[in-house]
Amino acid sequence: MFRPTRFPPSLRQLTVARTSRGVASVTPKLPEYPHGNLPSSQSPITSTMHFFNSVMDSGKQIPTYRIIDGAGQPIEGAEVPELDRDFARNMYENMAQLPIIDDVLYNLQRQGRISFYITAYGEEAAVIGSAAALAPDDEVLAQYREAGVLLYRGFGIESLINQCYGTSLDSCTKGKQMPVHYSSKELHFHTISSPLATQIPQAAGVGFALKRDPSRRGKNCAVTYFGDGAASEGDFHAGMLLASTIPSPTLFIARNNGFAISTPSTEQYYGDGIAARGAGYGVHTIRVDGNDVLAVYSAVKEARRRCIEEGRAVLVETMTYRVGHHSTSDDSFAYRPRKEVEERKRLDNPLVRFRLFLELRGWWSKEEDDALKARIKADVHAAYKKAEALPRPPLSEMFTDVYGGEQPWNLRAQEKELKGLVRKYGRSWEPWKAELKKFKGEGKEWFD
Ligand SMILES: Cc1ncc(C[n+]2csc(CCOP(=O)(O)OP(=O)(O)O)c2C)c(N)n1
Repeated sequence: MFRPTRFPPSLRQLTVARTSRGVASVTPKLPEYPHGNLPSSQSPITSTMHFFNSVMDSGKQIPTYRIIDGAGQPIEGAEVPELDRDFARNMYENMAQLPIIDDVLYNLQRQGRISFYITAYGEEAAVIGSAAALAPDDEVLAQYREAGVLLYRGFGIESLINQCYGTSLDSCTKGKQMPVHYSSKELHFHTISSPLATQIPQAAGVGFALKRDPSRRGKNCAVTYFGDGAASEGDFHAGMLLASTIPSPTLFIARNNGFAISTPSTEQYYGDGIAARGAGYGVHTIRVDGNDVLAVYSAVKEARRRCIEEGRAVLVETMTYRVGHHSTSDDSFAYRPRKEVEERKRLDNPLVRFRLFLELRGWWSKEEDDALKARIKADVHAAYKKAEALPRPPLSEMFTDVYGGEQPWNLRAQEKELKGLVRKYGRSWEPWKAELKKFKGEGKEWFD
């Protein structure tokens, strides 16, 4: 039979006072909560039946932090971060290069020169504003739309294009990965993986490793980027729970761009977006206007400070809009009206907002804008032409560097089998003869 249990008054209702002679006496104190609280938590006992489905007291949605409006003007009460001219210009230049690179690579895929591509149209502020707020050696575990973080760290357009083409100069993935699955050990950018959300619990692990490393504790954090769709994966919750219960300096940056391919974010959740989940894990959380680069920069800078100083996770939800198709394998006009996209592009362009801010300060001009765009275009064209003239990495490297340490047995077996087939057909069967010519060294090392 169920018997209601009467718990003793909370210990917090009693305070132990010490006299000057050190004699302890117990003085009753007014209970903090009239009915006390459960022994296992700080939850006050209440006689009012109250259901809730919002983390805000008001029942409203979590607010969105913004600094500048569509005309580049600070909104009332906003604190503009202290930025010097060069830093602000560098941020803008990094943002401005993204759509130019995207235009060219998207078209190269359309012409069949690369197999796949993903653009970041509309998310320039979310990506660059956050990149600018990090230390260059914070460990980044991204999704796939964050090439701007790598570029901000100095990866270079050539490296980016070499990865997309899988050339012999693709030092990050040696032609083994699909385009846009970048990686850079030197720039602390972990390899992108296609399965969604795997990077999120990995980031919590990396954050924990940083905390255990005396040379990096209190200095670096792990940063993971993910979309609203990825946040619907179990891995999102695993990562958040891990970083919250085994505290680690892990910064979770959600890019809520309105879509997971064709699924609108409104179908990804019924609650108040991704930010509402942060509080459930006891994680400091902020929602920010992802098209306002200054707001993203300020929010991520503060989020990073908290991460490092408290050694705990922080969640930032950037609200933005995926202007482009999901990838080159998608036609988004099959599931959203072209007009909606055109309107979003026109009404809330993160690049225009920041450019207007810079122009108002006399830090940027139309002439500089034209010159920058022309220079980037020329750089991208030169880089892809160079990449097209390069061979693939040597055939013998196809099985190396997949894992660290010793090559596992299954890869050794696959390598042996392919080697045998190449030796058997590589010099006699026309399709393979032609294919071998594309590799650096033409696979000769396997015939010796
Ligand atoms: C585990 C898994 N399920 C499904 C996919 C297919 N897929 C690739 S991207 C994507 C949408 C992701 O959307 P979101 O996380 O919102 O990021 P966005 O593309 O909008 O930046 C899906 C479903 C996948 N790669 N991995």
